[in-house]
Amino acid sequence: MRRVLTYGTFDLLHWGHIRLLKRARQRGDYLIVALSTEAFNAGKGKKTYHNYRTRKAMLEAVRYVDLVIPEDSWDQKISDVQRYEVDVVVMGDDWAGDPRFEVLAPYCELVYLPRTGGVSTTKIKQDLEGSGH
Ligand code: C2G
Repeated sequence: MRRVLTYGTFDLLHWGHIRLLKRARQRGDYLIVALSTEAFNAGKGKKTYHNYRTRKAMLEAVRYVDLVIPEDSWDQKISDVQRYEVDVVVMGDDWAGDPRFEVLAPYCELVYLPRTGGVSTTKIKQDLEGSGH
């Protein structure tokens, strides 16, 4: 059983998120998503539209996701990899080379996948504001 782990906020779940989750799941047999809590997002300067409970429920409805756990600190990744016996951590390539992920190299494989162009939570919000909704 090859276990995959990814991290994120996944607010206003969109096609870019789904494609990431699909490709991450294809790297193994079981996908764990460590989902940023509101407190952790505040630290990232992010205010989410949906709260953690809603974002978790939406991710649990995605066929590629097997387990959702909270991400509430930058320093939990090594213990997450050990606790959940993770074989590979997959992230979008905006994180490629980031020391907060490269620190995992001795513990598991690291894969950075190309982001999906043209879509982001920020763009969705901006487009909706622009259309007066
Ligand atoms: N993503 C993507 N394509 C997009 C948008 C996002 O592939 N158009 C990927 C990101 O690269 C990330 C995942 O989808 O791997 C989740 O994106 P966010 O919710 O924006 O996650 P982020 O804020 O980058 O949080 O500890 C790490 C952080 O929690 C990651």
